[in-house]
Amino acid sequence: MTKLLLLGGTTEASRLAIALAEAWGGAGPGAGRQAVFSYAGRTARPASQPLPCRIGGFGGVAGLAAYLRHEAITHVVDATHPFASQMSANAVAACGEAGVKLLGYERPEWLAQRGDIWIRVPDMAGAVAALPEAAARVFLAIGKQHVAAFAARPGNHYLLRLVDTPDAPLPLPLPKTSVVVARGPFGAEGDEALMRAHAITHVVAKNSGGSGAQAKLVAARALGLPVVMIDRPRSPPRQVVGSVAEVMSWLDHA
Ligand code: 3Y8
Ligand code: NAP
Repeated sequence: MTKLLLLGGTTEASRLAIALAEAWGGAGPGAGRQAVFSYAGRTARPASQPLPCRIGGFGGVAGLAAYLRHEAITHVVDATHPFASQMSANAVAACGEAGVKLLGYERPEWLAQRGDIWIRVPDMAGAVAALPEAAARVFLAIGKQHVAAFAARPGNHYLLRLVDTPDAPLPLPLPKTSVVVARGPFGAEGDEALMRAHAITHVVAKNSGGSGAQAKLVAARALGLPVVMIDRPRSPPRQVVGSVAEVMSWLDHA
C-alpha cells in the first residue's frame, strides 16, 4: 500500500496535491493509496489542501524518521521551497535511516533576462553588503525570517512584505521601515505600483524561481531598478524532478 508524505509550502506542492487527490480518490485514510500534506506551521492560516494535512515540525531528523516509521510512510516527495534547506537535508537523512523512498520536486531558478540589473550574492550577508550605506529605499521581499540581518545597514529605508500581520510590533532592528502584509502569488502591475508608491531604489530577492514571487523582478526591470539576487543554498544530493507528471510517474513505478 502506498502512503505518501508530501512536504509542502509552495505552489508546486499545492499543484501536486490537486493531482494526487484526483488520481488517488482523495488519498484519505482507507483509500488504496494515501497521502499526507505537511506544512511547517510558519503562517497563521496556510492555504487549505485537498489532502489530509499535518502542521508543524517533526523534531529534526530523529523526529521525522520516527514519524515515517509510525505512520508507515512508503514515499516522501520533498516539494518544499528551494530555500527550505534544513527540511530538505532532514528528509534525505531521515528517509535514508527509515529506508523510505524520497524524491525532490522543485522549480528551476530564475535566470537574468535582457534589461535586468542583478547583483548576485551568495547569501543574506552578501545581500546586506551589496546595499548602499544609507539613503537607499529597499524593497525587502524575502519574508520575515531574515530581516534582522539588514540592521547592519540602518541608514536605508526598508519596505517589508510579510505574509501575516506581525502580532506584536516586530522587534524590528531597522529604524526606518514600512510594512505591507500580503500573501503571494503576486502580479507585476501590483508590484510596480507598490514600488513606485514607495519610491523604491533597490529590490532584494531570493532566487526562489517559480511564478509566485517573480512579479517584483518584472517590475524592477520595467523601472530600471537593481535587484540584489540571493543564490539558492546548495541542496543535498537526491533525485529531483520539475513537473507533476514526473512525480506521478515516479510514484507509479518507485
Ligand atoms: C508557510 C503557505 C501555495 C504556496 C504559495 C511560491 C509562491 C506565494 C511568493 C515576495 C516574496 C517568500 C515567502 C513567498 C511566496 C508562494 C507560496 C510563496 C515569498 C506561504 C505558506 C507558507 C509560507 C512561508 C513563507 C516564509 C517566507 C516565504 C513569504 C501558506 C504563503 C518571501 C519566499 O512570515 C514568515 O515567517 C514567512 C516565512 C518561509 C520566507 C522567509 O524566510 O520569511 N514563505 N509562504 C509554509 C509552511 O508553514 O510550511 O500560508 O499558505 C506559501 C507561499 N509563499 O500553496 O500556493 O511557491 O514560492 N513566500 C520567497 O520566495 O522569497 C514572498 O514578497 O515577493
Ligand atoms: P527550513 O528552514 O528548511 O526548515 C526549518 C524547520 O522547519 C525544519 O527542520 C522542520 O522542523 C520545519 N519544516 C520546514 N518545512 C516543513 C514542512 N513542510 N513540514 C513540516 N515541517 C517543516 O524551512 P523554511 O525555509 O523555514 O520553510 C518553512 C516552510 O515554508 C516550508 O514548508 C517551505 O516550503 C515554505 N516556504 C519557504 C520559503 C523560504 O523562502 N524559505 C518560501 C516559500 C515557502 P523539524 O526539524 O522540527 O522537523
